[in-house]
Amino acid sequence: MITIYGVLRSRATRPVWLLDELGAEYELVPVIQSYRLADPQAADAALNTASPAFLAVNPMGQVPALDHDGFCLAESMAITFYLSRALTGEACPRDAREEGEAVQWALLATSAVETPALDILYTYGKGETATEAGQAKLAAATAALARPYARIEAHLQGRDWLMGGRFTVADILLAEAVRYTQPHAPALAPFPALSAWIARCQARPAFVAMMARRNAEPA
Ligand SMILES: N[C@@H](CCC(=O)N[C@@H](CS)C(=O)NCC(=O)O)C(=O)O
Repeated sequence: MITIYGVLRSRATRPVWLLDELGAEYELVPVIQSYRLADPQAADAALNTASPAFLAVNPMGQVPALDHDGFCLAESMAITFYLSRALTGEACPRDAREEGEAVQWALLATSAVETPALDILYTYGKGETATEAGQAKLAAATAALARPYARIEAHLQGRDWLMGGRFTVADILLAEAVRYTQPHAPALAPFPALSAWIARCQARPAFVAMMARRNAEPA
């Protein structure tokens, strides 16, 4: 039995998108970020990242977390990779070289894209875009993304997907980091191949259905 702990308003989208692409059976146990609750310790509080029951699954107290027949794993990238090894399907790496390529794109996503991308997301989310500080954050994040985005843009010339001539786990892990930059058009505008690729990723039925579930969750 595959259990994913988390909500879709979190990095749980990464393993959930893969599971949905693969048509795998799983349970999504809603665990909300504790900072979103007025009092995480209240008797009627939802299961959250500070709940002792959840800390037994992930002592780091963050979502997503995985329990696969008693095997527990944290970190969204590790969970998604593990699932792409444990399960089979078109989106899974087929050999060691594809695994290496997928790890490469995932590490680029987490090391070079995710932090500035989240700066953009949070600047918009906090309504700071009209302030001087907000504009400075957006400019710095856009500048930081220019190098990895240029690298991806060059790679996507003549390619629909990152590797293997098909949609794979690599596309999921990079696309979910790039998504955070979409509120800020100037970050993506200089990169037409990257923009077309993210649109292709987000047109997939599994992504569309997952985002509909996500948007139905409490904000
Ligand atoms: N590197 C971790 C980051 C996990 C993370 O920051 N999760 C957030 C939600 S997306 C969380 O659980 N925040 C609540 C908290 O830190 O208490 C991963 O990729 O899984």
